[in-house]
Amino acid sequence: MNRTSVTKQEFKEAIFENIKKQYRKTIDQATEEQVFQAVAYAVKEIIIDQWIETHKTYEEQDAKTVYYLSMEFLMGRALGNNLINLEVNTMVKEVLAELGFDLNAIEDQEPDAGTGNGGLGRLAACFLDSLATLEYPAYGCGIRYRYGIFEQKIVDGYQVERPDEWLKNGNPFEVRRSEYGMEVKFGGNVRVVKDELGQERRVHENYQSVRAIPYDLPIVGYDNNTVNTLRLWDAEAVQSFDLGSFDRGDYQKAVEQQNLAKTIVEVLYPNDNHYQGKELRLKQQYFFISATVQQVVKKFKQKHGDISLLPEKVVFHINDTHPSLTIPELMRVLMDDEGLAWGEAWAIVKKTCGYTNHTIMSEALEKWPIELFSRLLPRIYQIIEEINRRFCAEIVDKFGSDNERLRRMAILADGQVKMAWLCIAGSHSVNGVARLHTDILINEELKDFYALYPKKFNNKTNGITQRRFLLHGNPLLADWVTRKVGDGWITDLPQIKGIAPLADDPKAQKEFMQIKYENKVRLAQYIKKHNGIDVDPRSIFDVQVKRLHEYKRQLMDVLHVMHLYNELRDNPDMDMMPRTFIFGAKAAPGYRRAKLVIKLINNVAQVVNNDPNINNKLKVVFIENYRVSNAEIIFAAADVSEQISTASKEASGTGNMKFMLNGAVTIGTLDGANIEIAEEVGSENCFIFGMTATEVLQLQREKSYNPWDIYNNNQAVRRVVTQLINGFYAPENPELFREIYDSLLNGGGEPADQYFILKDFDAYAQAHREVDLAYRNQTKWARMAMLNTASAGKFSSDRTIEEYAKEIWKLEKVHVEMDM
Ligand code: OX2
Repeated sequence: MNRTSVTKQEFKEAIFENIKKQYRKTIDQATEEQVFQAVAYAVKEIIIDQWIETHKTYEEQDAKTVYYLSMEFLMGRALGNNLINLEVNTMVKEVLAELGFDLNAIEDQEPDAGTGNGGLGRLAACFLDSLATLEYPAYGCGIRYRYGIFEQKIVDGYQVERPDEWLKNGNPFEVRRSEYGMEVKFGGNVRVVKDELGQERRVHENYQSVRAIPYDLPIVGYDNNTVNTLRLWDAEAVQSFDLGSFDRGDYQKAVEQQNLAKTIVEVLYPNDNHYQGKELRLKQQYFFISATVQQVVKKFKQKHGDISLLPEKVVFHINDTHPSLTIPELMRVLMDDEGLAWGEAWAIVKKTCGYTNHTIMSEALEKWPIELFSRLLPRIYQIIEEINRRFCAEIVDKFGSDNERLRRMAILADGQVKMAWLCIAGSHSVNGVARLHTDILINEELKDFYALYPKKFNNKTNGITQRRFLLHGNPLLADWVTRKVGDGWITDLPQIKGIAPLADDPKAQKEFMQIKYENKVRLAQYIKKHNGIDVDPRSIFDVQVKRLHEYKRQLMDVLHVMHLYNELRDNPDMDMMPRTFIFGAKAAPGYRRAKLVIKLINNVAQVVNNDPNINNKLKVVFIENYRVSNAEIIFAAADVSEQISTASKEASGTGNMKFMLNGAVTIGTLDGANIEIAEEVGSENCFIFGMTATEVLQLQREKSYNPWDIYNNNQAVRRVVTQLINGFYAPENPELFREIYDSLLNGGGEPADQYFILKDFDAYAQAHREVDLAYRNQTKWARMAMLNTASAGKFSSDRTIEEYAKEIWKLEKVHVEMDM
């Protein structure tokens, strides 16, 4: 079967066959989950020919390929996206309807591939979609975690984590490719020996090893025959645990290697924007990097022989520092396996690697203790020592021997390996993810490095794929846009600008708002089903969904809800548009304060939602287990998008773009990509408030901020902050939220109110009053919402990927022809 030729009848028969072969059943006996599996396998059959053809074409054209290396790919569900990109969505929907099934219900059977934490992993997933759609040869390379990001349950208002058994029923789309297995070695020691010619050679001995086995997942381009590959590595024991190992006395080692293989890919570390420094995490990093680098070099050599040409055909992209071992591992392979001298090897490495920085949060910077690092990766450590020695010499060469500067910039310092510094030294390109973020890197965080290598630094503002977040997630709006301006926007998002003139057309406004309303009804049903709460789809849906982190200031959002509730209790007849505040957020399991904010939101919800005296003007909902699949429903239904991080802290944000595309209006700070969003849509079509990044950085330097001044002088602030400790939201345990109270006023280890929540509170409340006023005028609101959708063109990941491909990776497009 292939896309253009498959008929409804053939597809139907494929489903019947799959159900028969896999489950020994007929369709009327099959469960929805079994139908999902059968449909997925039938779709895979369509994909597979294109997949083979794509790789054949890449081989023939000997195309340069990007290897996007990432510890996280937050893919969400595959079926719906594949149907859309193969353009068989309607056909399959009809086939299923004829068989008595609803496509949406079948799609709901698929677990999310939750192999990522948040923005960083989802960005990688959007990039893969764009790379395939734009016909660039690309692999995503990562880890096939047995368990992805935990499943979040809310029990008595608290977050409880459950294991995410996403592979429980198998993954119909993956292909195991054991023939491409690679051995990865840990620990042991390195001995220098001389060969017959007197040449020094390094022998790695007494190590433990695992076998890395790739599982390939297809990444289907939109309507273009291209199918790229996401390669996720699984680990197996090198030697099977058999009686033979008893005889050789290797019993202990066999057991250890078995355990290593099992633990290494067991689970995704559930921290977003936070470095934990665990040995197993470093093992995971080296595991997938070593497997990838070895395999790419092996493949290259088979085809080209001459390794010096590697940078012409291969580019490794390092997604934050997690895959930074690419740099020393490629050095190791080039020198120890391929026999290159340092200089040649280093030139190749620098040309081949690019690095993206995703955060300036200091707690996210990876700094491995040398003791741990050198023990686990002895040869890699030796190489880093030499990289560092030469790097320091370069610094002295350029700036003279300035010890303070050397201490700041050295890759090895304070007993640690500074992974970001390693990436900057070993890459030809260093980029930030939004204009403000890149400016802060250049002028503040990385200014020493910018002085050394000004040409390496560049900006690539993030983007999102409109195929998933509009075409799939919001079919009503997608169809409407297509009716108005044609379907060009699907692969060329700036064309969506064509709806801008309709923003003043009353009929179009009505249609647009009706679609928003229907999407709100869909979300209200989801909330009813999952939370048991009734929300009014005519109220303003005000949404903050993202990982829970103090700098993202979910706390400011809920404090403001508490403030509105105080106002309503004082005056139940207060003139206010009914509002539903919707939250969704996972907190890292070890992040106590973040988990307490979740409890606070849920306690506030409990009190507010059950108060009959406020005339349903306020509702609060915490959506459990926020993830890609329910995000698609949430974005489509939002009126207001909360993007309220402390200015300078959110490198870019990408949820902000998904909301905008779906016609939600931003209330936000001038942070990350919000700045570019406001620029595109116009400041009159969003609600910007609060301190600027410059002001934040200045105030941080001055160390003069005292939140007590605000507490003492601002009645509204004092009231909500006091409610954290007077039992108002925790009658049984008035001390429950003391920690949050203290973080705002006293700080403790860190500065009090370090994210300037109280400082920005008034401006935030004022911006919300403006939202309320704007929403009353439905014509004005419709216009704003429509202009947000119309102005989202810049924020397609297609634009971002074109920039990476042209300016960093130097890739050429390769078109795949299918002969029918
Ligand atoms: C996130 C950043 O916090 C977010 O601002 C950005 O949009 C996203 O990456 C994609 O670039 N972990 N997660 C991030 O950075 C790190 C580190």
